[in-house]
Formats: sequence, structure tokens, C-alpha cells
Amino acid sequence: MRGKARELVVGAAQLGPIARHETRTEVVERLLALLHRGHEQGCELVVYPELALTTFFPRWWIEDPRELDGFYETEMPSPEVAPLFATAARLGIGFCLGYAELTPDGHRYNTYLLVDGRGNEVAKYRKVHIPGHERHEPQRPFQHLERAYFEPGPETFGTWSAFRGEIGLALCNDRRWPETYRVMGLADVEMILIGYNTPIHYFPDPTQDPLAGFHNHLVMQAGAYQNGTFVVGVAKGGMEEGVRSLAESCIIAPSGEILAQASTESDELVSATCDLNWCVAYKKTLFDFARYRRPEMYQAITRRQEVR
Ligand code: CDT
Repeated sequence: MRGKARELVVGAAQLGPIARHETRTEVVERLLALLHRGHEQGCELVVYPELALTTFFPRWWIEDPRELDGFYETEMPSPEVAPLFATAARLGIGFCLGYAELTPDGHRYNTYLLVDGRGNEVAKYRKVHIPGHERHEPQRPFQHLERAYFEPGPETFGTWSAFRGEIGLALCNDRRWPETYRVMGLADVEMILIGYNTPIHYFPDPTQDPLAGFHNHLVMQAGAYQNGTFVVGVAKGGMEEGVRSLAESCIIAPSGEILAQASTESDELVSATCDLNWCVAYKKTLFDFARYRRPEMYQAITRRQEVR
């Protein structure tokens, strides 16, 4: 079923905590250390987490606009991030990097950038599903103000022909929604890259806290299997400014099996050799969309937002 192998060695470059005082230059040094580990392991593509250049600032209600603006990038690569682009291009490694983007016309997005092995931008994805709350909620032990600090991305999930395959991008909360994977599945995606920052404590329902790791893998493994695609899930995890976030970065096969998983809550790179032709085994059998899907039966999915 698979035919000749089409192998891509991918690295999930997990980050441990980034302190509030840590500079972009210091963070980029950590990203470079992970890039070199990826190079040693033969990676062609290294995937970093969501908001990988700073601490996860939506945990604070920040009233000073200048302080808030300091967490966003107005150009990419910025002078601080340029060494990552230069070194990756010298090594012939592509990468995917999450950051807070402030556009020239004042839009704020939670952005994921895919760069090829020559340092050229392949794709820019802006997070579609923005979780958390819009206003300061002082009763919480910490905030999750993504809905105050980011607009939802204006474009749907894309896929791009790169790295000898069809690559899709998503960010954090997107991974919990089956629609995310299916939209890309319909574009024949073969590898979905997903960066995340997931605080383990969920204030609206703390009974979910012990299940954070289970839910993380549950959704990504199901998304991979049901769409016959690899999924690379990459965390910024560990205890950051008093808030513990989930690590457990992993590389998942189209079978839904985990091929590689991080074992720490720190900077760590895990890699896997992914034969993209493995996707065919699922896309042309159980999940042969053309043969078995019944889109006329699913119209409620796009007609309604809420439960009736
Ligand atoms: N970064 C991100 O999207 N985190 C969310 C937290 C949800 S709780 C407000 C996630 O789905 O992991």
C-alpha cells in the first residue's frame, strides 16, 4: 500500500519555561541549541512551540500598552531572531516558529511561521480558535487572556507543498477541534504541525486537570488517524512564572500511534523518520473520503455554531 518510501526526518523541539525577564536573544540561543540537536539527528524540519519567543504573557492582565506591545513581533525575522534564520539556512534545515504578531496596520495574531531549508517563508498561519476570556478575571489564580490579546485568524486552515509532502499548520487550542484536522484532511494533508502552551490547571473545571495529558494525546492521535496524517505536537511546558504547563510533545503516525515523545518538561528535541507514503494506507482504505464520506449528512456542522 505504501509503495516507495518518502521519508522526512522531523524534530519536535520542545521548550521548557521562558521567564518573563528572558530576552529574545537568550531564547534564540535556546532555539539554536535545539536546532543543532536536530541537525545531529538528521532533521530536515524542526518544529518549535506556540509563542516560542517569550513567556506566555496572556497569563497576565497587562494594562500598560507599551509593555504589552513588547511581547509582539513587528517584523520577522527581527534582528534578534535573524541568527535562527541564518543558521537554519546554513544547515539546510526548515523550521516552524510560533510568535505574537503585530501587523503594520495594527492587527494582533497568534502566528505560526513555516520556513524552508533555504530560509524562505513557506507559510504564515494565524490561529483560528482563540481560547480563554476577553476581560480581566481577578478571581482566577492566573489569567488566560488570549481573547483580549489576539484576533482570530481571518483565513481557514491551509496546507502547503513543502518538504516533499503536504504540510498543515495549527496552534494549541485548534488541536481540540475535529474540524481543524478535517479541513486539512480534505486538502490531502500529510503532516500537521501544532505548537501549544497548555496550563495544566483549568479554572472553569479543575476536574479536567489530571486529564490534561490524556486529552492532549487523545485529540492529536484521533486527528492523525481519522485523516491519515502525521501530527507533530510541540509544547512549551514546565513551571513558567508559577504556572505549570503540559509538556509531552510527540510525533504521531497516521496509524494514531506515538512514534516519539519528550520525557522531560525542559528544552528537549525528539525526532522520528516519517515515511509520508504511510498516509496512503489510511487515506485509501478506511478513510477513503471520496468513497465513504457523506458530506450531505454533515450540513449542520457549517450551518450552526451552537447546540440547538
Ligand atoms: N494556548 C492555548 O490555546 N491553550 C489552550 C488552553 C485552554 S484553557 C483556556 C489549550 O487548548 O490548550
